[in-house]
Amino acid sequence: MSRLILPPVPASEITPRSVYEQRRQWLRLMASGAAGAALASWAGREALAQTPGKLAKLPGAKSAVEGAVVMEKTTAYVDATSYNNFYEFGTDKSDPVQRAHTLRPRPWSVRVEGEIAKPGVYDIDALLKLSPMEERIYRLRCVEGWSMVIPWVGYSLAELIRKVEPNSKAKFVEFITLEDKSQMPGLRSAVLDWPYVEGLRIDEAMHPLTLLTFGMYGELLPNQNGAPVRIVVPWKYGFKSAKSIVKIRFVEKQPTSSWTQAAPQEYGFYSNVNPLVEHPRWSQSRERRIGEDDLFAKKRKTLMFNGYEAQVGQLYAGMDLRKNF
Ligand SMILES: Nc1nc2c(c(=O)[nH]1)N[C@H]1C(S)=C(S)[C@@H](COP(=O)(O)O)O[C@H]1N2
Ligand SMILES: [Mo]
Repeated sequence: MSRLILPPVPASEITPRSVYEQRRQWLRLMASGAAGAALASWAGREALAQTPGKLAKLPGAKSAVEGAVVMEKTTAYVDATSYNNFYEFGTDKSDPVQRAHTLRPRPWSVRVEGEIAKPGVYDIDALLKLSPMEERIYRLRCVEGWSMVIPWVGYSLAELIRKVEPNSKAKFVEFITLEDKSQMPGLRSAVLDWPYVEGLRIDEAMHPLTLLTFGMYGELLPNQNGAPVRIVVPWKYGFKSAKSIVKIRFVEKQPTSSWTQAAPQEYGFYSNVNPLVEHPRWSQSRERRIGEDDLFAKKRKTLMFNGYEAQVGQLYAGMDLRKNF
């Protein structure tokens, strides 16, 4: 049975110019009568989307962490694996599913270094076994105005952090992701400074909801979702959740994230989901749930800290969240 796939979201909801221009191209195509071909390639997204069962199983036990399971309908696997942001494979939502097959998630290792007593290099399969896997059903809210609900599999990043013993200078944690042109065709574009880098304050990184993530929907992560290991920080805009991590560095100074570097007035270091702080080019008060709300549906309200205020609000006590956006 074929499902109706939505055309790209309106240009006004899209972050970078390149994407906006692709939308305009798409509209021009529609107008020029080449719409058939354009629609066929958009529909190709679905044909390429992986169905569960192709990747190795990775079950996770029920999590005892407060807020770990939102009681909302989970996004269909086909949507969560074919509507992605992973600029290393292109800026279109359908690029990662079509192009990320060139990523090689094994062998893989993650270097852990910086202000810690026990630096080291972890083979991905050793990292997988460091702590028991848990399933966490989190909302993911993209800064572009859409959201999903995804059952991730992993363990709290805090488990790894405790093992490497940060010293008193470890104020921030930086995540450095893979930069390899032979695996990532999108690196030829200068849309961001590569590698994609993100960071958290140490207390944010230690928060039990911050998930070192190896799987989703009970299986290993598909490449387009950040295989073989990524971070998921559910109360922050999606871009804080770096994919395909190769290095975790403990540092004293606040690191510069790739998106902050690209547009500091638009993407702050904190990037907590906050319906009260508008993006300079659009409101953040509402969102569209991918796969459920079509283009004509009334968008749903975005929640403070993406709905995780009870769990994380105290991390920001006394901070002006309009300045520290
Ligand atoms: N390395 C890397 N990580 C990344 C990105 C990226 O382009 N490169 N995009 C981010 C953005 S903007 C979002 S919304 C989420 C999307 O994750 P998903 O495709 O698994 O839903 O990944 C984030 N992590
Ligand atoms: Mo995003």
